[in-house]
Formats: sequence, C-alpha cells, structure tokens
Amino acid sequence: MGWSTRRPRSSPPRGCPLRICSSPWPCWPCDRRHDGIGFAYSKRAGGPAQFAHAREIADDLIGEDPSDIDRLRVKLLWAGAPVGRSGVAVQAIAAIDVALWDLKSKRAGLPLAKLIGAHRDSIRCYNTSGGFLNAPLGAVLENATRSLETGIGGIKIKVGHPDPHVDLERLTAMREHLGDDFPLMVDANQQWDRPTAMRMCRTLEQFDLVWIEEPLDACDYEGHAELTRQILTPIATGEMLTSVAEHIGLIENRACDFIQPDAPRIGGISEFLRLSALAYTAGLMLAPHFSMEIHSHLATTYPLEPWVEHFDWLDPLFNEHMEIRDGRMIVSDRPGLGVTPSDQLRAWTIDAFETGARR
Ligand code: SMN
Ligand code: MG
Repeated sequence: MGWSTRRPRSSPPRGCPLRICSSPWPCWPCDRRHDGIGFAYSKRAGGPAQFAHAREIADDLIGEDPSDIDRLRVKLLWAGAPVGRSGVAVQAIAAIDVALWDLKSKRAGLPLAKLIGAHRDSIRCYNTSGGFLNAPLGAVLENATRSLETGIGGIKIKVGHPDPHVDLERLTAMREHLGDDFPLMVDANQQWDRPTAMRMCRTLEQFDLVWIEEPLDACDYEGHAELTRQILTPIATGEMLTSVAEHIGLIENRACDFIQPDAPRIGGISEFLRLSALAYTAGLMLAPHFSMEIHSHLATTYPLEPWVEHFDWLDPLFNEHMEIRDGRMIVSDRPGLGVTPSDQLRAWTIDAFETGARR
C-alpha cells in the first residue's frame, strides 16, 4: 500500500516539515513529495479479501491530512463497521496505517523508531525460518549453523509432532548443537490439547528454553494461563490474534509471559502501540511476530528488552535487508521504515489500484 502527499499548488503555504515555517504539510515552494509504504499479509487465505476491503474504503482518505493517523484509522473502521473490528477488516486498514506512519516519519526525516521514541538501537533477534517440522533434523541443524554464522541471537524450532518422542529427539539434538547457554525457543503452533500441553511443557523444562510458544489453541486463554502459572519456562503466544481486544483477553487472564502481537494482523502500528502500552503496564515481555521490517522499529520502543523474529519470507519484496550483528537486529536509521519496493515485488504484483487524484 503506498500513500503519497503533494499539497495542491493553489493551497496557501502552511509551513514545512523542514521546519522552515510552521506547516505540517510540505508547502508549494517546497513541493516535496513523500511516499509512505505499508503492508498487510496473510500466510494462508485472506490476502485478496484484505485487498478488496482496502480498495473499497481507501477513497475515505481523499483530502484528509495524513498526519491524523489514528483519526483516519477510526474513519476507515467506521467505513467498514458492518464487517467488524478484527480480522480482514482491520488488516486492510493496517496496510494504510503502516503507510501513514512510514510517511509521517519520512516527512519528519526520522526512522519510525525515532519518531515514536526508542529505548535502544538494536534488538535481540532469533530465527524461525530454519526450524520447521517438515524439515529433516539434519537440515534443521544445518539451518541453525547458517543462522549462527549470520550473527543470530537465538533459534526457534517447531514442536508439536504427532509423536512426542520426535519432538524430544529434535530438541535434544538442537540443544546439543547450540550448547547449553545459547537461546533456544520452541513453537507448537497450537498443536497440543491441555493434558498434552501440560505434560510436554513439564518435559521441556529440561532444555532451559527462552519460551514455549502457542502450546494451546490461540484463543484458549484459560489453558494458557494455567500453563503460565504451572510451568517455569515462559509461555509465549498472541500471533494468531487479530485485534487489540483479543490480546486484552490474554492480558486480563495473565495467559502468557511473552506477548507476540503482529502489527499488520491486529490493525497496524497505531493499534500495536496501544497494545504495547497495555502489555507493559501488565508487566509482560514483548516478542512481536514476523514482519521484522516493522517490528524491528516497534520493538525498540518497548521499555523491557524484547525479542524480534528474523523471518526472511518478506526479504525479496524490499531493496533493503535487515542487518544482524552480535545476536541483535540493527534498527534501520533511514527515514520511515527504511524499505523501498523491489523489482521482485513489482513482478509478483497481481493487482493494484490508485485512489484519489495524484496532484
Ligand atoms: C509461523 C507460523 C506460520 C508460518 C511461519 C511461521 C510461526 C511463527 O508461528 O512464530 O513465526
Ligand atoms: Mg509462532
């Protein structure tokens, strides 16, 4: 989703983001053009629905001041009110919300992290993309070695195999491969029922894991809360939730130690920041899911040392790539998110629309 601003020449100058005068908009003498880039995604069905909804509501942005991000988010929410305040309805808005934050940062000449206010300029990062259950153990160990060579700070592998002995065999091999002290996480992706989850989480205590992710159904707040109370290993969950309201259920039930929101999934950066404040107030640790191009910025704004997930699936879409050093992901110091669309993104584009008149 791209958004550009160019004030019509007929408008009287109201100042300039370069602080030459007081306007919040680039005035006609500057005639500076800024483009904001944003995105939402679905790893399964849902992408075309997000696109269709965004196309349907985008005209509500025409003539608006792009600085008023949360007012515009609410306006777009009302435009689609009958289809709800979660899932596709908010994910379509997320792409626009992210683009508006990218734009605002660029107009201020700041990286997004700095526009919001950062506690750090790098974040602990771990890799997920090499540890899938459908990959043979040898390949998973090789992937981990390659991640270590990039300077990654943690490794996450999938568990939840139908045969729990397979999980234990793979985890034992990975813990041996990494050594006792290297950060290791596991992700069950909601595969266990409550008795299995309790038994497996107790068995996994021996591996000194950073967290056990999604041991239960994403919406089983009570089950996650019981594990959080009973198990020493921190419990992490949240990626599958599609609104701030659903995450509040996690927080109110004290259903995790690490909360894992996904900005494109819950409605964008505005919603993520709202949730982040609630999570911090509740004393939770933060480990945002996926979308490292956005979450590398947002994680820097969290007061408690967070984790960010290195997942290279979106890498081909952008000309810039995340820098990892000494176990940490370096936050881009380029204005905005710090990414530009690649030729590959354009080649993979299957539909597009423009709204409003480009001036
Ligand atoms: C995950 C889920 C689906 C595809 C890729 C990765 C995983 C994660 O839950 O934590 O990233
Ligand atoms: Mg996960």
